[in-house]
Amino acid sequence: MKRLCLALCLLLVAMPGWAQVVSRTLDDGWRFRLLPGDAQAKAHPEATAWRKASVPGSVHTDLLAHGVIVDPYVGAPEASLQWIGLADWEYVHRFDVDEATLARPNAELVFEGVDTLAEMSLNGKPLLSTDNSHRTWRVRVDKRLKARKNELRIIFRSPIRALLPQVQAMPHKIAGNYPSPYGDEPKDAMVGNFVRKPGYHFGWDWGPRYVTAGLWRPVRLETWKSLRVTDLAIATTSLDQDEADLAIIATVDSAGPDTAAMEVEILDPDGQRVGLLQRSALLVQGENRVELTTTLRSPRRWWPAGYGEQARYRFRLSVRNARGDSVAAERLTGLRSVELRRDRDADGQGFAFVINGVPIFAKGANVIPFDAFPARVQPARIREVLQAARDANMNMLRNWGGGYYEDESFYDIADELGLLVWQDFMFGGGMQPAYEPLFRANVVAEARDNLRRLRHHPSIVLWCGNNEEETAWKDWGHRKQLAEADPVFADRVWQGYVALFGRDLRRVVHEEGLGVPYWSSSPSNDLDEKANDSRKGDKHYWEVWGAPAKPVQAYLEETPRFMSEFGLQAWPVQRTVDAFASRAEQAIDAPVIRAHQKFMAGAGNERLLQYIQNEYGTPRNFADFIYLSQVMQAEGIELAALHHRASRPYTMGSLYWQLNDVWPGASWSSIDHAGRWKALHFHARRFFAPVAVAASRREGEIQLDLVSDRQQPLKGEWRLRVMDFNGKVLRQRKAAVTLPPLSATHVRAFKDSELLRGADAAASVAVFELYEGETMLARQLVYFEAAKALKLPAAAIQTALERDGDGYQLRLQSAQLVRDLWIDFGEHDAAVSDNALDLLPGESVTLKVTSKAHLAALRASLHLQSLADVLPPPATN
Ligand code: BMA
Repeated sequence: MKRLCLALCLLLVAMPGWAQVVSRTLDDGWRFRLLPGDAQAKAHPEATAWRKASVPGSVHTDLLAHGVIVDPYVGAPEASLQWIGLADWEYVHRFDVDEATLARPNAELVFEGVDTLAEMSLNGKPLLSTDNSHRTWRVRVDKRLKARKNELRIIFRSPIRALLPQVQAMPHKIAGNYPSPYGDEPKDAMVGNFVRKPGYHFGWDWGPRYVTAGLWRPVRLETWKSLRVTDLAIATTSLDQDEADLAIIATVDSAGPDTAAMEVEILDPDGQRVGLLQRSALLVQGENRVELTTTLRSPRRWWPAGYGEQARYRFRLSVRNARGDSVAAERLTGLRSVELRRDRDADGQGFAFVINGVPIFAKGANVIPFDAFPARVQPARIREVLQAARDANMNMLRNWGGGYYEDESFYDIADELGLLVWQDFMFGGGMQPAYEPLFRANVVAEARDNLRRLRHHPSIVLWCGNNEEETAWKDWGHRKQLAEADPVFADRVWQGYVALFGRDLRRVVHEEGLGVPYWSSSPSNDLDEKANDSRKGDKHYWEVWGAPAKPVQAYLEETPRFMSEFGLQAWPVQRTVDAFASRAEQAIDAPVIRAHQKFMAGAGNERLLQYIQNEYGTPRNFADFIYLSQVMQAEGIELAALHHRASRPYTMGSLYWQLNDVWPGASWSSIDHAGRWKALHFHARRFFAPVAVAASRREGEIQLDLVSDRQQPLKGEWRLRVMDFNGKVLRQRKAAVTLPPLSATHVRAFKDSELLRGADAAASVAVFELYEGETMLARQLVYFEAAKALKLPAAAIQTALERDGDGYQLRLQSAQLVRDLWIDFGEHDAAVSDNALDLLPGESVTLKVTSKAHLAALRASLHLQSLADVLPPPATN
């Protein structure tokens, strides 16, 4: 579980023969136990013995590693593990320090992530108390270290036990999030929003409740002589294709008055030196801000995916003082301008990201934490998911506020892949005691830490105050309830909100964010009267799936300025479900399945069933339920996302809820916790493709829109075939079309009657395609009836699976239409280059299959499922 300290935002480079800041991680040799005397000791004596601990880590994963607890993700053990969050834990680390380190006059312990209420001592003396999991904690330890057997001791207090008395004593409570179903915390006095700890640890509607504790990011000992660099900021003061004006701002910490020779080397994206800046500076004791400016000609700018290269420049700083000490630091950053364009018009006010002067239609999804225990998330996992986002033609991800600020590697990968990041501050919902100045000061310190840690990532294009707090207050009855109970307190709560999200965080982003815009809440119009307004600002639309659970067709009636959340649930793929529930435990209402369905406290499967039945009918068994949930999710989200794209430029973004999973369970994600793609992710790659056909049917009419994210005009031809399920073409049309750059073009509407002319609506399909020359760029199928009413022919697919290079090739063909084909290989893991697809009659499709399994095994396990297999044929009369 080691993370290289190289992964830190500020890379302090060792230069031979130079004195420098020496950084050493303290991650080996930790031990932990239940704090002696803890109330849980009686019931859990097995936890009282000293055991080895992992740092970074968490108490749950430490207990799991020793077999003290069962796997929190397998079966339904959640209720039986709640005691861990009610206990206090003790962690101890003994370490030696070499002579050279001891000889350096300055020493600091750096804790990059402490979860959360911790009391620390060093060699028996109090060191530090912490109360914010999102901050980096630094504490001086000069002259407090010895050569042998230093002891760092940390007691983690249960946040529930520590805070409950004061929350319970409040005459009127403020809104929290998801109450505990386990009785470990009363429903009317939740502590989660009173402590700066990831909100989802207390349970969410897609994840378990594991109120963990521990050192979740590395601990380091830093020592230095007379000089260190504590920050290096690269500010772009102006930028266009000809020139980049840059200010390089170093923060230098000097042990005393001094002079310093400073040098900055600038390397272009190919590693060629394109600048060398030098200056001398007079240093005072303590922190010094030293600025160097320069202009780069013809800069290579950083662009989001699909718009240009992801160019990054390297800035290398070295500082040498008159005493002969020297330090170095470096930054890798991209040069790009960001504007959040808020044009007013007759309807309201737009919301569009403009990067390097180009308005970008944002295509993507919301990201939630990758695990209940963040320390075990490895960069490879993040890369896999972000690469999948890029592969699905996404260009923006929203990092949602109920988790934690991601590791450096997340943003590095986003920079590299050209994924824009909308970054929430970590507030997931409800309200918090922002009326307390100390609480706000704590958040401001957290914001400053994270802005400095992350601000040089060109991918980050928005800092957003919180998730859904303003709309919850204004629209979900939070304000009303509190104002009825105690109007003075209600006003205090709201004034606290405005102080924190309207002023404090806006100011910090302005001071530290290097020009990236701030937005006070998602959804909002930045503290306008109305928070979730389709005509202004960003929008979360949950009338489909949430209340009042309208059918998916309602997506076509909702046209916001920027859709930052909308979603439909689906179960993970079968292999992922098999890893936490045996087949015997898999039924819609079975306990283990309910335990992995968090929406409406386990009753979410009823909602899911309702959506499946609306369109597809009743699944015969759990395997069909999985399959149909994915089909429903994919087709519903596709309908909405294409509608958003077709509504450009009124609408300028479509981010569905949600990309990834925190654990294996039912959720709105398109990639499950094992990294497997659900049907939605395959669909996303098509509906987010740079050029798309958006054809949608309502009230007996199909609207045809063509969408292009290209920066040049596209001369093409749209083609329409209406055919029966045997491939007989009943009608066809085509016409030349020129799509302007960055546009949506409404072509025309087709009445069902015009297309069908008496043909059977339940046995016909309209195939819309866009061609450029003889290349098909996009296709969209539209049916004239709900899926459950279609007379789908029983699937008879010819398959041929052969070796192909170091993988396999799968050829598929069917004489008749196959809808929603899902390909899998049973117990064998195999990645298929496309899936969740329709086969047109007679058309042959060749896919790449990548797997470690042998050909014979894959052939034997190849399993094809399509809608016709799971839907009973409609009753004939
Ligand atoms: C939105 C999000 C999350 C939640 C999701 C699904 O409101 O902001 O809080 O998980 O809906 O219900």
